[in-house]
Amino acid sequence: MTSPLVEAHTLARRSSNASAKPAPGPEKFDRAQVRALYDKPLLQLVDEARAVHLRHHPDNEVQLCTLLSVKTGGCAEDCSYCPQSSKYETDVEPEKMLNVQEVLASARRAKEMGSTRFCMGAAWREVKDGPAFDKVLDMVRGVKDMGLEACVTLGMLDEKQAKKLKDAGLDAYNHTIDTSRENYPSIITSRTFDDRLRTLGNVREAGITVCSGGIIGMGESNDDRCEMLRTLANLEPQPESVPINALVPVKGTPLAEMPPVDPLDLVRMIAVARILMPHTRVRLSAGRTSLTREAQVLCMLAGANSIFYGDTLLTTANPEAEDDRALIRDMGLVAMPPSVSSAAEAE
Ligand code: SAM
Ligand code: DTB
Ligand code: SF4
Repeated sequence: MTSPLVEAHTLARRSSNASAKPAPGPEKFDRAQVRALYDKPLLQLVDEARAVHLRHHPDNEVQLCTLLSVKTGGCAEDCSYCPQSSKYETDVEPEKMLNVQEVLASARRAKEMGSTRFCMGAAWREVKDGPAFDKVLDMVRGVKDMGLEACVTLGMLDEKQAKKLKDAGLDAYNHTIDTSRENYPSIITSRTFDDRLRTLGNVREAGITVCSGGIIGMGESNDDRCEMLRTLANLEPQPESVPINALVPVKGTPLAEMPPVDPLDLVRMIAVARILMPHTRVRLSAGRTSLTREAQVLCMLAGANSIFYGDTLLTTANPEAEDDRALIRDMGLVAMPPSVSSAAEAE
């Protein structure tokens, strides 16, 4: 059942070191390898992904992560998918930042609901030192004190800011690469693909785990999808979690009229991600409200082991928590416990 690619990967991991940058020297995976995987017959691909999954993860666990937008709208970037960009007329109105108590009340509700990771998002181009960032640091401390894993997504940051987040107890930083290097300028012009990689390097250097993935359904080619996954898989070390988002088309954004993603493409992306990144948590992320239960089961079979849980993502809808609980139960899955560090702090 093991493919040569899977074996090559295992060898590459054994000899890897823990630097923060894309692997120096020859890349772990080349274009043709990843594309060959993506083009496999779907059932064969899912079989291989499932085998990799079972080798590296418990077969019955799903991580439940809850998102909260702590600073909504009015963002200076021009990401064409995003309802929070100030460049587009969408129904999302800029709001002032939530206060720490409001955020911690949400985190408490998320924990009561069964979530183990709380992820706070801000519609910022980049982190700026000052009172707003200090508030985020307090939010991180408060979330950690509850025994939850803490994640933030705040845009670009430098090494010192990453260090401050690490000192506050942050577990993970979410920063997506969204698409391939080649396709990037057709989606975002106000920053570069290398800006994104630089922030991921700063996060890694500070000792925070990396959460980075991308979006499908933005008009990209199959090669763009493969290149996006290849960039993530060639990071050394690989990201600890990889969110795979299906575009949520939002009125007013340039991508509002994109046709819906074929759910089987999502399955394919997840399977390839699982094979290339055996240890990573692959998160079935935005776009689940457009998926049937059956499509979501296929995604889990292909190696997804994490979801966003709670009825809102940042500004758009996510399935109702009650429906997700029923789906998890019907799949015979259980919620993954929080990581050791946050469980220890809870005691
Ligand atoms: N401003 C920060 C940044 O961009 O890094 C953090 C918040 S931003 C909203 C987080 C991520 O949400 C984006 O990088 C993108 O991958 C995802 N996202 C935003 N709008 C989306 C949409 N309409 N559909 C799918 N994913 C989306
Ligand atoms: C990611 O890759 N997906 C999440 C998370 N990172 C922060 C966000 C999805 C947001 C979808 C659009 C919205 O709700 O505004
Ligand atoms: Fe701003 Fe992030 Fe939205 Fe881009 S994705 S416009 S950086 S909030």
